[in-house]
Amino acid sequence: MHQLKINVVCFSFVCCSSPGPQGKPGLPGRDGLPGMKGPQGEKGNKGERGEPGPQGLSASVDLELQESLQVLKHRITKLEGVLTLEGKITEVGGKILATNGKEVNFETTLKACEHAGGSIATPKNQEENNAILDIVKQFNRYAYLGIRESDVPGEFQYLDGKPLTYINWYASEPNGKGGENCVEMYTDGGWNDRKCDQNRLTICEF
Ligand code: MAN
Ligand code: CA
Repeated sequence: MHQLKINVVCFSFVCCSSPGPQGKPGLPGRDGLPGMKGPQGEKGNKGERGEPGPQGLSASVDLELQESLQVLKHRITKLEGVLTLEGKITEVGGKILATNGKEVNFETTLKACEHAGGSIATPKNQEENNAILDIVKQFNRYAYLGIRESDVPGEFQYLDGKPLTYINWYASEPNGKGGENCVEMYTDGGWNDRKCDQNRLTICEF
């Protein structure tokens, strides 16, 4: 803080200032109020990776983590309950089956299921075949399955090339012998080898 110098003359208790000789310019005034906040600057560069944190407990003995897992499982179970109740999904064994109600060719079915984070429905036992059949019947539409003809005409395999471990061919099927490379499910659950360019109900498994 700067002190302002003033010439002062005092007459018995009465003080007044008198004009003195031209003084030097005063000292600079006080700073003004702070200005308004400026706009947000650009995002800085990513910092370097920090040191690794302290060693945690193994998941199997971390009680807090176990508690979080329990809460998550409970919520997922509830969500599955709602979706099942509303007929949006069917659970069979560990699988969840779902359809978007659309009819497209085999390639498009594969893409749609993959895009949704799943794969085309592939019945591996009678229970799964029946669960897929329920959807087929509900929509009254045939559906392609995750089964394709192998390099050997008349022999079929899963999309990963592994041999079939469960079959449910309709009477006299497969009969395409190299000319029908995909497999569709009929509305009675039986399978027919069929060309891959038909529009069939999209059913995915997750
Ligand atoms: C009939 C049967 C099937 C065959 C189709 C092709 O339904 O012979 O096996 O796949 O025709 O259109
Ligand atoms: Ca056929």
